Amino acid sequence: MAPTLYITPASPPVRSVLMAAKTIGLNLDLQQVNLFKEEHKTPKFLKMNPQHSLPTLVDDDGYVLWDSHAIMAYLVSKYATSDSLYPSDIKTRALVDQRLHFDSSVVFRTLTQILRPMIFQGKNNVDQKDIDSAHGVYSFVETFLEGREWIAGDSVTIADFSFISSLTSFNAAVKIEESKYPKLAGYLKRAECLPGYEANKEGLEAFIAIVKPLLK
Ligand SMILES: N[C@@H](CCC(=O)N[C@@H](CS)C(=O)NCC(=O)O)C(=O)O
Repeated sequence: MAPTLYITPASPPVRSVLMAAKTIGLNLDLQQVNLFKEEHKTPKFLKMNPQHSLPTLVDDDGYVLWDSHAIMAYLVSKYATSDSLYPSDIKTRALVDQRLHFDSSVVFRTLTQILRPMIFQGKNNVDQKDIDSAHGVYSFVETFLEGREWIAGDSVTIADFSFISSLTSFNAAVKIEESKYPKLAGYLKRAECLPGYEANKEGLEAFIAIVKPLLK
């Protein structure tokens, strides 16, 4: 039986897990949850995940896990045929972990700080403070890519799936200019050629369809 993943396609963290699953050839039973209808706050969903966040995974043995970063590490450790996406070498893995935490605590967090007031509170512009915080994130990523093709080294890891889904979404709100961030822009172009990228594409279009009309 395929593991079940509760999703909303536009969500960047959801898309990172979909990219990881596609890359390792793992079939998932996708269950759509409508956040606007508060389907993630039903007693049944809250019993499974009291944090009511998507993605949420239920493995074939009933094991429940949430947070995209934890889910990717788990799925790749359990189902991938090699450790390349989440290396077992301690120091290499530690750098991947640092990037995953950076996505959680800086990239995705900054993105939600900008977008939440727009999606849920009727704010209809990206103000100078938002633009400055986006550029703060882009500058960090530009530095991380110094001398590296991918975010944690010269091969793709699960941290790339987090950065790709978050940053392609970020780009819809605050444009990533190639002249200012050549490494970051080149990275996102390379990402489009990854075998798993298709899993980001459809949800990204849904994300853009939500965000674009909110901008003045
Ligand atoms: N750190 C979490 C963030 C998950 C998250 O915030 N997901 C959003 C959708 S993009 C969500 O479920 N929001 C509804 C809620 O938290 O109530 C992850 O990486 O999975």
